[in-house]
Amino acid sequence: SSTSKQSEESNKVNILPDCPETPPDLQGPIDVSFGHVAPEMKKMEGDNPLVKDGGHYKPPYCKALSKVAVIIPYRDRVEHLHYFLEYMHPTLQRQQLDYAIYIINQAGTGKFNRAKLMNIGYVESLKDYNFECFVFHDVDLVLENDKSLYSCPAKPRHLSAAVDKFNYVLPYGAIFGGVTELTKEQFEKANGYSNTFWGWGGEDDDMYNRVKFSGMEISRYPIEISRYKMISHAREKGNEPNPKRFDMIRQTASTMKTDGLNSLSYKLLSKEKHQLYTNVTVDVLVPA
Ligand code: UDH
Repeated sequence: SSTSKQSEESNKVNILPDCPETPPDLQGPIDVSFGHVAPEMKKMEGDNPLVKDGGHYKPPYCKALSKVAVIIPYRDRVEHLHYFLEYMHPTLQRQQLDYAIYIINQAGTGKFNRAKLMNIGYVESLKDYNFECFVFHDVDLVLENDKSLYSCPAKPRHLSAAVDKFNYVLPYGAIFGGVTELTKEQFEKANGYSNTFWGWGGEDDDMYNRVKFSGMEISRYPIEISRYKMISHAREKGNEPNPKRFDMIRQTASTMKTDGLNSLSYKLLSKEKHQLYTNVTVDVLVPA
């Protein structure tokens, strides 16, 4: 009967076994370089046929242990985006995650606001799917070891500990920029990022403070695993260092209560699902 057919169908969905704790296809070190011309989008789409509907992938043969949104603050870095997609899609598929990639694109030429774009990515990705883990990821960093799993552990994790630009040495113990990950609960507890860091710098240290003042600690993988190559670039116009950043990060304990997810405002201009990523273009309401 049609009823038993239906229940067979729904059983099929349920009987996928859990993916193993350690994904079987990991290879360890990944040979990353930016000497070649980054591939065309069409080529990468063909290379990643199981990624679809806005850069979303689910392992076909097992139930992923984690539902992960990768949130990328973005403006005018198309070459970086191509390198990022070229390397990161195959890596994340080997990690057997249920993941999607979100490009949060700041419209206009006003001061850049990396942290606010992170908050927007969090909110917009949750409108699409019940993500549990959020990776906040600069577009110019590419992971060099797939054993660094993008699945949130018990504590907020700083992933980009060893970057070639800094000779693969952790610059300082409290660094929490580049690539970080937090669960939904952890991000909410910290009230997300601040919305008020315009231009370059400070928002990552402010986030470190938020995590700490919310009673959490950060964690890292061993330095041999958390390795990244950075795509070199010049500083953009509109992302000049913010001179107020040093004062601002002394105030986190009080500002975090009213500046963050609970005060976020922006204008959604478009949301487009490409095969390999979701593009969310926003007006971040740059102050006059
Ligand atoms: N970003 C953009 N577009 C911009 C500015 C920033 O997409 O115009 C995003 C991007 O994801 C980038 C992240 O924000 O990875 C962080 O910005 P950044 O790369 O400018 O910051 P970083 O600290 O570099 O990596 C600072 C400028 C370094 C100049 C050194 C010249 N040798």
